[in-house]
Amino acid sequence: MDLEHAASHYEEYGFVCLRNFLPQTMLDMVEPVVRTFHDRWVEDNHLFYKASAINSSGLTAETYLEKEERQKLFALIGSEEMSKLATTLLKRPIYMNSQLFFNPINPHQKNYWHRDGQYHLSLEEQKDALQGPDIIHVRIPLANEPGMELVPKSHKTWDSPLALDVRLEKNGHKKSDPLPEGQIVQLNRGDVLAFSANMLHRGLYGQERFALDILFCEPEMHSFLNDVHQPCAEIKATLECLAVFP
Ligand SMILES: O=C(O)CCC(=O)C(=O)O
Repeated sequence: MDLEHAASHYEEYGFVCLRNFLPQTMLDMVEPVVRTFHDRWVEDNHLFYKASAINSSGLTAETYLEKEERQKLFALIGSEEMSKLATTLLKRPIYMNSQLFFNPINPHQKNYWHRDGQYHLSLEEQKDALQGPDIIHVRIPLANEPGMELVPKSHKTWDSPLALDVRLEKNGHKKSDPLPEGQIVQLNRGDVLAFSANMLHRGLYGQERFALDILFCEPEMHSFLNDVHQPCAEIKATLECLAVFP
């Protein structure tokens, strides 16, 4: 799919998957850095990791990585490929933060349907958010993985009664229950999946799941930005594109 079609697919369905979008050489550059981050993060968070963790965040902050290591992550975020994708999907995308998704230690741990906003917004605010500024996840699997399950068009439309019961665990439902409208997007290394944080989604655990997730927001969400995740001037000077940085 070319980027023009990607934009219209994203607008209509709330997500778009681009197969073989990133060169393996670029992934080879960032993977060792991401694995180093993960090892250091696990060491620091081993109780949480053992209990239930499925993700970490803040890879581009100084907490666990040195400048030379972070520079490689920014080389991906500030690459021509990523800038083109982000500026195709959002008018003025701003790099916000990064996350890493992995498998829970407990192989029986269930995943969960959600909209990102539900943890800090009321139901009315969540409805309003469907008309408001967007936040995009750009999922970059570093290994082949089961991928994500998404409810197409839910970035602009409210939940079915069943979906609402499921994600809120009401009326006897569990947030891991199947939703008939869910669409699975399996992902391989090299693919990229962009999806709206507003939409109903859940991660699928299994295989060697190890996926970077780069978040871009629109300028209206600037209050959510934190300088600690942004590149310093010295790193910026090395990047291909600066379009996605504030
Ligand atoms: O992959 C997952 O486990 C969940 C992903 C997710 O919810 C997100 O990126 O917002």
